[in-house]
Amino acid sequence: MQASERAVQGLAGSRVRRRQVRDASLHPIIDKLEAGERLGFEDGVALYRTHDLATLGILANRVREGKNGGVAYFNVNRHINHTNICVTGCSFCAFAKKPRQEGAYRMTIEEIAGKAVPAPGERWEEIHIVGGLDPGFSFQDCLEMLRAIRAVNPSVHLKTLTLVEVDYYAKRERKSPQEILEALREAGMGSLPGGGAEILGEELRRKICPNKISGQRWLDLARIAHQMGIRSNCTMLYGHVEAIEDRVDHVLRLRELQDETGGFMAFIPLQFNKHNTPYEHLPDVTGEDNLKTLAVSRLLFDNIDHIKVYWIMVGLKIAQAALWFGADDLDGTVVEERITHDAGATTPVGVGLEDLLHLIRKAGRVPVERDSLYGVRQVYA
Ligand code: V47
Repeated sequence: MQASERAVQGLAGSRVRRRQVRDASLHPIIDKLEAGERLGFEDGVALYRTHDLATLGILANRVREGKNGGVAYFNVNRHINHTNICVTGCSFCAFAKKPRQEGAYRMTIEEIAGKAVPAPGERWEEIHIVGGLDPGFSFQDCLEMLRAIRAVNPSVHLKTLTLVEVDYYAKRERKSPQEILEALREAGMGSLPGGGAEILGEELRRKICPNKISGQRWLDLARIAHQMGIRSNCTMLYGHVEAIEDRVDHVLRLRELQDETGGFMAFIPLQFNKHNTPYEHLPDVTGEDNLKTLAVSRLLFDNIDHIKVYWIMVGLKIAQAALWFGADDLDGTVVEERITHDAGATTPVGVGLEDLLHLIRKAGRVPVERDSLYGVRQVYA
């Protein structure tokens, strides 16, 4: 065996030194992991309850390196939020505005296309487009928006519209989700982002987003997309009024669907930002919770290849640490972001390629630029 092979095996297959595990309640979980057994609901809850963050990191990192080695994926992307007008009224969302509310905006197709043209020396592999459920932005507008972007930037991958928007347009157009997704695909959609999942449990959903599609509907739409060969991501909004049990239940529901379809590329925990929402009184989400949530997700999701840390929400410093707590993917250059910043995020709205490379290298990982479907574009050795 080559030394390099031994090193990789050692990282992925080594046994945890039991004397260094501070929390004895983790021993049965470590036994399961070492036996290659799948973790269950109670295991997920116990992992969240532990304060032995060091052991949690070691366990998650072992799985992470077993799946993805020592690389950190990233993509050169840009976000566009074409409208913030939304009729849903989710309590956690500071981005959404009612049609005549101050601060409401809807971009014209020309404005959107203008944002899709990179400045000289700039390039994007992917444009991530999501907006509100806006009665003034029709499905035809959506299709025109994609075609207009394609016309000015033919090679860019369009990761566009959440399943919530797909459902909205299916109902408005009296069409099946399949018809909506097919039309989007024909207009240039390449994959679906993971937004709108929030917390899938219906009871919690009734509290935070009573007018949004149900958790079951979100899963059913993801299944439909995957059956059509459309890949997607999945997310979880955490750090508001949910309990740890809601988070574990959420992940297990997604894992069950992934067993069936294999269509999810990445899981992205989204840290709740509370400003300009009714939850301003809640404590801030801590760095410990960010790292724990990523690590527990990595350990529960034995069937999803990638765990993505979205630095826009957790900050660049936690994002670096996250690359040792289960995350193997860092999103991204972003350029312009509104959803989190309207909720008071103090992170930048975008980061340059060189800065991203520096952050990844300083964290001790090898930066790998990927395309939207995790094809390798460039390894920055
Ligand atoms: O669905 C809304 C969340 C999501 C707040 O698929 C909030 O690669 C924090 O889905 N604080 C949209 N979060 C963003 C999203 C996403 C982001 C990055 C990558 C990908 C991907 C998807 O943002 C919404 C909602 O869950 N959100 N309000 C808030 N106050």
